[in-house]
Amino acid sequence: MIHLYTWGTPNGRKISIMLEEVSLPYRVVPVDITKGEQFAVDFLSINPNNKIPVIVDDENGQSFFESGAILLYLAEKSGKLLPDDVAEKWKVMQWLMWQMAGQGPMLGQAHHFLHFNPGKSEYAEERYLLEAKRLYSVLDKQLEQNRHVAVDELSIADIGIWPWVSRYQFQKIDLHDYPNVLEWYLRLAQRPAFQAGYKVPDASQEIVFP
Ligand SMILES: N[C@@H](CCC(=O)N[C@@H](CS)C(=O)NCC(=O)O)C(=O)O
Repeated sequence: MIHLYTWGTPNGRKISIMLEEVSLPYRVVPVDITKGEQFAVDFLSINPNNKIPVIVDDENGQSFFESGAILLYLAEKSGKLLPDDVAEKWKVMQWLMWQMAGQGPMLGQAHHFLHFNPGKSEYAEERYLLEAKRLYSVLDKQLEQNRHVAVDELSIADIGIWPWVSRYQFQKIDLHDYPNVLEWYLRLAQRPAFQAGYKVPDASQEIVFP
């Protein structure tokens, strides 16, 4: 059994979607980050970086934080969503790193300045909106010739990227400006695993559609 410590955010949903896709049994432990539960002593013992998501795997008693590392761990554990072929595998790694080092952190800043704190900094709003648009353009171009982001089949790169796209409203992004991203977003949203994973830990949450 995997214990998933999470909240209804893009980084949290990466892992619930992954667990659903690979059909590994898991138990959800909600960590309400709006109430500061990520700073509780018990939680800090499994993630000193005080952020969700975290998993604890009963099979070996180990805990892991950082969503990219967790996706890789679950891909190896299940033997799914990370190709065996070396060239293909490294394409997935490349886009997973793009997500972890660029798309996630930059769109997170866009949420902060454009959605949660509008009017605080004109400079930051402009900077992160421009960067968000640049990232969407990169993704749109990649999806022009490819059905999935990194390789032909669905991979952990798609699972890392999709939940951040699902917050396009917070980023003031019109998905119609990125038709290949829109098509990919809508197609993946039809997958039962994406629908189930999106609703973790709050079953009342619905995927948003443009
Ligand atoms: N790089 C980390 C980022 C995790 C992260 O930023 N988690 C947010 C929610 S999406 C969080 O727990 N925030 C609480 C806080 O910053 O105190 C990952 O990918 O796991």
